[in-house]
Amino acid sequence: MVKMMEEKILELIESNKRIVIARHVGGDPDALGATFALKEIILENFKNKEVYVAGTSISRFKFFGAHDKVTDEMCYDSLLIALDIPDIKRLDGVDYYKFKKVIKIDHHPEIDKFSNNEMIDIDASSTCELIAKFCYDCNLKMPKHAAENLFMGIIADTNRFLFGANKAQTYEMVLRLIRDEHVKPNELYEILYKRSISEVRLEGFISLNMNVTKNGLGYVRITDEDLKKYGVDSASIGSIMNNYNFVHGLICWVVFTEDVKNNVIRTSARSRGVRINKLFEQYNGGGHVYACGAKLKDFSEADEIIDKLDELCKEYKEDELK
Ligand SMILES: [Mn+2]
Repeated sequence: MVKMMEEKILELIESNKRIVIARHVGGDPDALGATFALKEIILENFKNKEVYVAGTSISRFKFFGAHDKVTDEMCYDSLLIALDIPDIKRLDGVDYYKFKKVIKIDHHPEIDKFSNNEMIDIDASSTCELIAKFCYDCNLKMPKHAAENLFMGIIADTNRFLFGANKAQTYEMVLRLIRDEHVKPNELYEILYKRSISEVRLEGFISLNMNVTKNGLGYVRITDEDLKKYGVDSASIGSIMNNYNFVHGLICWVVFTEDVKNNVIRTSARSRGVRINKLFEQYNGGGHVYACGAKLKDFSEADEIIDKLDELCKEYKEDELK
């Protein structure tokens, strides 16, 4: 059974010749997997479509696909499909306001309303899961490479089923991708999980230097000097963060990294119960309820966040005891 919103999305794809797909800045495997898979699915199933993927390319994730150059002129008469993004300002590579029609498919808690054509499911593991479901529900053909992209997005956003993977539906989609589309997990894990010894060493630095408060907040500051010492850049932190999820005594953990090139403090936080997204929205950041990021002006803002997160952890612990 095709749900109403899926039918509406299908209609919009059918009735627009030119389609631009975009996702959030700092594309991760879910955002990239979803955008390129959807492009491949549309090209495979619909005749005479022009489909472009907007956004900055990310060198370590070339496997997912090659980004297109999207000019303003290309947008005016096009359908925008925004994936894996709750807020308009973080769209990468396109100006939302230039488009004729907009669709959004996402699993983040809603921040901005993009249009009346939104498929948001915050219980879905990933946007890739939603794209896979859309494809199967609508009986569309699934190209092999699209299946691989979708598989990687689901695996990455759940961190191999450690988070947000309590629903049978997630496993059903993965099962279909492996059984029907012949996706080979072990081949794809190489792309997602192979990392440099520098990054492993940086993880060691974070573990050794994490301060843990009595309320269960872990925090680390990483300076430009530290990054240089380990030969890594400030973008390496994201994948390391998830490795602290099953540590006794840690409820929430946050890493502040100096980014000299952009003159900001990159901030990445995770939580095992405390809701942290509202706090990060106050600092021009955001994300999921339990996984957030922001770019701060300086380390003094970091100190503010540490105090506020520690207070949230304290309240959370007190509530748990009640
Ligand atoms: Mn996602």
